[in-house]
Amino acid sequence: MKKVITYGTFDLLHFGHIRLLERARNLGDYLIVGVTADSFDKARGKINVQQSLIERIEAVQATGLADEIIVEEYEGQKIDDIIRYDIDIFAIGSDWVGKFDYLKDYCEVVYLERTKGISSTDIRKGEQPLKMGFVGESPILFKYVREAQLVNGIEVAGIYSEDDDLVKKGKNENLEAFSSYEALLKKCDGVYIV
Ligand code: C2G
Repeated sequence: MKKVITYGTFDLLHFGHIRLLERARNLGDYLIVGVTADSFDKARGKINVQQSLIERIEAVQATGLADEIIVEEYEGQKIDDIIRYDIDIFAIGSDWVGKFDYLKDYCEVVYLERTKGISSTDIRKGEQPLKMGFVGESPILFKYVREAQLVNGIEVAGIYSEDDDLVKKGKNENLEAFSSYEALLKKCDGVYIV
């Protein structure tokens, strides 16, 4: 039986992780996944992990791709695991090319092409405030702006109005008044049209 091992944080599990696990599994008959302990991630400078170890383990488990899940707790554990579990192949994403060549003394090392266009970092960034723009010709516009300013997670990008008095009022209230609707769109994620 060919045994494969891979490691990762698997924070906010996404398509890139799943593709990695699928391909790692297809390299052999039995896949062990090492999920990093919080303390291990902190020690290697990964301090913005959002999910707890248990949540990350449960997410990996839910993929149904891991035959066994272990926890990676210390530097140097990979060698110990490879020996302990009698591993044939160590697989990891191509962002690590060369970094794990030292494991070649213990088993085969395979770097799998990293999936482009997705990362936990991007997903975390998605949690930044939603930038809202406000458009309209009625003074009621400012009621919505004031409400939005009180909502957690929303940032008011500015207003667009064809009414000069509203533009003036907006500027008086320190709001950015965009000169065109298109200019406003470029600076926000969503628009409220009164
Ligand atoms: N991955 C991928 N494609 C992405 C994102 C990640 O193929 N778009 C792969 C990574 O290359 C890694 C695995 O998914 O093999 C897990 O990624 P992370 O959770 O970011 O874990 P990482 O920090 O790479 O930890 O001991 C831990 C290991 O060194 C790897």
